[in-house]
Amino acid sequence: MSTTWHIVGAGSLGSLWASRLARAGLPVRLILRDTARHAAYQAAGGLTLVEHGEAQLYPIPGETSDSEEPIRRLLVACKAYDAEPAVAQLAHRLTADAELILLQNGLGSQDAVAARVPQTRCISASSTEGAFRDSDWRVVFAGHGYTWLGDAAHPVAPIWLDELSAAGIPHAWTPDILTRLWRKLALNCAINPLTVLHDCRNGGLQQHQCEVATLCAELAELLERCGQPAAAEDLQQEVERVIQATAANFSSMYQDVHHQRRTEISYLLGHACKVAARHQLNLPHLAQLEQRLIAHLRTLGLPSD
Ligand code: NAD
Ligand code: KPL
Repeated sequence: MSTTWHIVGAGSLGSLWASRLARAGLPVRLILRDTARHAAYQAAGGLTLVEHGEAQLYPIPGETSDSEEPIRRLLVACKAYDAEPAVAQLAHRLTADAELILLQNGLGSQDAVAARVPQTRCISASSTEGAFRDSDWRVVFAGHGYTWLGDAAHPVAPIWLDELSAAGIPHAWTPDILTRLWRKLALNCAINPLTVLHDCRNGGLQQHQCEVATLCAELAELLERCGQPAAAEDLQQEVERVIQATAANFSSMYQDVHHQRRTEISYLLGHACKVAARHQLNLPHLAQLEQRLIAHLRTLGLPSD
């Protein structure tokens, strides 16, 4: 009998994973925020995945954190700022051999989760897949991509990677997950805040090449200083490539701000600036970018953490 995939965070990425795992015949249970959300989910009859324009309903069972069933495998698909509180609510249900898979972008939330459940194996993921919700309990698979998984503490791959293959989730196990997470964080720091401050699509940054280049130089210095030289390699070239390849897109931070949602700033630019301060590294443009972004978010009445 397969281990159940408990999934906390039935948002864009969580629903994308849940529906593909369920479609492959694997046991999945969604953990909803509270009884009201659980009732709303029951009324919808399941999750709908829209792929290549086709919608398919998956009647995946739901529950709240109060359910008593033990959890052996937990996919944490909340935003970075919700990950640790969500895991804390479920800690009493984790079995001694439980494993957590953390889908959060950026850095900082993974350590917060690991500190909350120190006996539990925590596997981090970095994904280039793209999904968004066009209504409650309905997710659109918007961008095919790849997910890297790894555990900096234990390099041995878990057996359930086969289930990801069966579910058609493109993935690879890497011993260098921290390098992947830092590299993505650096890309996000060089692109996302500027798209918010210049109110533009990613391609609009082609008009701000100097600003992007200066940030890349500081980010590369930071990556070198914190023991991630591989993540610093050719950073500016990759940032320019991503800007070009995604020119027509709005960055995830731009979309969060546009929809008046809290951003993950503390786990992206905020994390970079915090680590720089810890290393007594003076990165004036990065620090100024953080201050400009915080001021902008406050002007809009959005949380700045
Ligand atoms: P989302 O906001 O769509 O979904 C998060 C869900 O978690 C929400 O439904 C929220 O209600 C739920 N949640 C929060 N706390 C909870 C709790 N205690 N119990 C139950 N549910 C709870 O977010 P998302 O876009 O799926 O992003 C999740 C993470 O994945 C983020 O860190 C994001 O940066 C990363 N990511 C997203 C994408 C994407 O395309 N959406 C791609 C790559 C990485
Ligand atoms: O990941 C991204 C995002 O928008 O969050 C890209 C496309 C790389 C821009 O930083």
